[in-house]
Amino acid sequence: MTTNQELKAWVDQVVQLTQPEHVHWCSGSKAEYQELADQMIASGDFLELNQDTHPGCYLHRSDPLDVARVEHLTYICTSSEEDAGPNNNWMAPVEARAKMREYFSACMKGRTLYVIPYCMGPIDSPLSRCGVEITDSAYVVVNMHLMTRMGDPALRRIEREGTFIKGLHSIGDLDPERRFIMHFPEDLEIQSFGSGYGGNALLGKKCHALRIASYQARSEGWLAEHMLIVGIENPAGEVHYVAAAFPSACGKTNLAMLIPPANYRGWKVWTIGDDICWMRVGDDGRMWAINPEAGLFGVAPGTAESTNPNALATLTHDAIFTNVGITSDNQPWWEGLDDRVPVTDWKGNPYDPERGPAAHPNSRFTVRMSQCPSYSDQAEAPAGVPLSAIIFGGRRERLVPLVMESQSWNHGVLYGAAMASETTAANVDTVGVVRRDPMAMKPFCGYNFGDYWKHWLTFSNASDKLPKIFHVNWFRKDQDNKFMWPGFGDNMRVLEWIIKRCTGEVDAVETPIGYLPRLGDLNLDGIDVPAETMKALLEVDREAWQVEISDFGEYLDSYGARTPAALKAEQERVAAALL
Ligand code: OXD
Ligand code: MN
Repeated sequence: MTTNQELKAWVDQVVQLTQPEHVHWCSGSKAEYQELADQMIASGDFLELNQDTHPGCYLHRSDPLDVARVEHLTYICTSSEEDAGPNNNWMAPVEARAKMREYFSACMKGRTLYVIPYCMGPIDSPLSRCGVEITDSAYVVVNMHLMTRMGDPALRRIEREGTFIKGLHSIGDLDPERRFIMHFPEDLEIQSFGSGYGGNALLGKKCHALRIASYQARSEGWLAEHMLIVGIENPAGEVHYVAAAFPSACGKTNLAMLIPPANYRGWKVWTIGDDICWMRVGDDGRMWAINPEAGLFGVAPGTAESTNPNALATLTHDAIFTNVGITSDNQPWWEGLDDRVPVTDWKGNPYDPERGPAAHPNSRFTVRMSQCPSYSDQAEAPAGVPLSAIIFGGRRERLVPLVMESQSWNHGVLYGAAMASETTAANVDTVGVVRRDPMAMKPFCGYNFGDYWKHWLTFSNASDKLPKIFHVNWFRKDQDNKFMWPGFGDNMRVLEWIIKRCTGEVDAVETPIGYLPRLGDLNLDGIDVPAETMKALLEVDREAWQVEISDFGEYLDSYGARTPAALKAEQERVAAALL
């Protein structure tokens, strides 16, 4: 149990409300993990995968109606609706609490209530923040084991600091009609009911580390972002750290574990995080970043030897697979992995390609980050790592060039705010529609985007050592609907240019939308991208950009008085430069 009176009182109160049969305080030990995994095997919640090829690996099949985040059921419950902003669903806190109270009432009868103290970030880092998740799902507990630093060490930190975020979760009866993910940022509280799926249920991830943390970060002067973090080592042995924001399922995990092309001798990419980055300006004026998570919750389909060999190497043992297919010898399988034919699909039915894919498009793997061959020795550094660059990127078939560099911090904030991307299977909505996704935070910002951009802009005068801001697009397509850039490991070529811009080693072409590479400055040795394609990838179509920037201006206006004047001025400056 605990010496923290607030925690004790809260757990007592939740026990009274939810009426579980047992209460289990999680220690975070390996034995606890194994005991839960064994219980789940016995109950059928886990299927043991082939223990010769995949020791310690399990398959979980979720309810077929519970396979993705549910943005339409996710709410920010601030006292004032305007503080949540047009970017969020809003419900008055009193109404939301009353609704959730009804749902949670006696919902854990006959179940075990687990108390999970956890720490987001290295356990000794001043940038880290703690929370406690209460859940009735053993699947959530084992995932939190892999995804966070949880159990006794986290509880000790909570007792020392006296503060923690309260997250209450129940799978309820998994009824999509009785499902809500509520956030109370003013009270640092989360309540999630009716879903057992990742982002809805592992409350340390999107709910805490992005929605609540972004709110907290504004008042405390830091940033909580939907970004991967990597270290890029050059042949001289210097490591430059980069954070990059992409919308869900746009390849953050692949980029975070990139293996440079064969001709990049002496270059190496080190993985720190694949999804979330917390950053703060340090005493030296540089931006220092940590990954609040300890594990990967990655999208399985498309992960292959050719796209992400490091992820495959990470997944050979002690991993949880959710909603993938299986082969005849019980190995996990998903579309794009290889040319074997699976025998069972993600619902547990015999695989029949006529009836859909073997793995759900949003099927996932959960695994500790430290198993990754490219895991950085700085991932646990309490101070974090100093960033040289911040990269924004979207999935855009047209218009947006392969890479561009902003002319100033504020221009970089415009790059982030103007991000748009084609939607993916990470949410339950329609897939493939272009939507605005500022900083890749549309589903994750815990407050009004207008205030959020203002917060970003406050850093512009914070120091002269801030990271440079870039925008990339790996997803351009030609008339035949084929990708124009090879992507994956070859994205290293763009990263090299970015690092060289940071160190002042290469010049660039100045255009109205930013600095673009001179054609000869991207290393294309070993790839076969025709000269016209390269030219198209680095072209600025002024007329199309005028439309884009003017659309973005209208979007900014939809935030009314909360739109920061400096961002509007930046949009008008770029619009004028394009005339
Ligand atoms: C994720 C997401 O799970 O962004 O990381 O959906
Ligand atoms: Mn994500």
